[in-house]
Amino acid sequence: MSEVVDRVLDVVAETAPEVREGLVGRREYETSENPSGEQMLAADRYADQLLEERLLAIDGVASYASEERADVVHAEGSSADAYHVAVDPLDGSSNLKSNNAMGTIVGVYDEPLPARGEHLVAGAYVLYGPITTMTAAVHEEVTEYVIDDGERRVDREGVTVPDDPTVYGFGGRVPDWTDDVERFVREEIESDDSIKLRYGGAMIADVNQVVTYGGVFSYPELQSAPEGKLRVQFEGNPIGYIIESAGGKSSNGEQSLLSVEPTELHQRTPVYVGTTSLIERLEAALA
Ligand code: AFP
Repeated sequence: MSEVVDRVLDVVAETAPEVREGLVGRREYETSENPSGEQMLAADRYADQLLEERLLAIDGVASYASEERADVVHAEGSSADAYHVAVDPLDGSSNLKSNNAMGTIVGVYDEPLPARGEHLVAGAYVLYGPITTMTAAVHEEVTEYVIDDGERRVDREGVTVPDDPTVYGFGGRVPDWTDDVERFVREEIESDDSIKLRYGGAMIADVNQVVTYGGVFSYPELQSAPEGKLRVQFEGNPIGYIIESAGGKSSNGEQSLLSVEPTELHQRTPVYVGTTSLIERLEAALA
């Protein structure tokens, strides 16, 4: 079935130039909200429609779930061993107005959704940065591709999260952080002059900083939102799979994100990912 995974990644790569070109003229918010109660941009819906149509057309893909849709969409007739894809079509779409980085996240599961991250067979993100890249983990091997005219071209194989942390980014408002999170950031991170703040408002752009330079990205538990903001199926699991495949560590504050038992499709979770030693210290601080 690895040919199905390859085809999913090829389709996402082929669609990336159209998503990127489609951003122009789609910066306005629609009246509808997504299932997480967030305003949708025309660009969100455009990317979602392109990816749903093309991913469900792949023989071997049984269903499509999206951060922008309340329910899973099932392909007509599919075999029992088919895969189930979960997509955040345009992660960081609020960055479109300010022309900052955004991306697409995809997880390929071997179980119907919602499913634990342990059921991922692949995770990938496309980063619409100065250049368009894809970072993909397949069977725990992480590869970075440059997407050139819809083709994936290997740029870096055996990608690993650096052991020495140099960047950090925590989402949410500082006054809304819990005491444990604030204490960790102040005492364990800001006191270390080798670690610099890098937070841009699009998870995959901030995660790509951590994959490149080492450190931690988090959208933590908040006093106002103990489950944080990010979604297990569409953000936490695929990114956790990529980070762990690259030798880093993911956590919800207590356990690997991939072990979180989801009870509903749009369930949220606190997210802490990055250099293993730093995430271990963070888990100890939150215990
Ligand atoms: P949008 O897709 O609505 O811009 O949200 C992006 C996101 O889900 C994730 O990519 C960011 O890390 C996080 O939200 C940013 O949230 P804040 O705007 O609260 O910092």
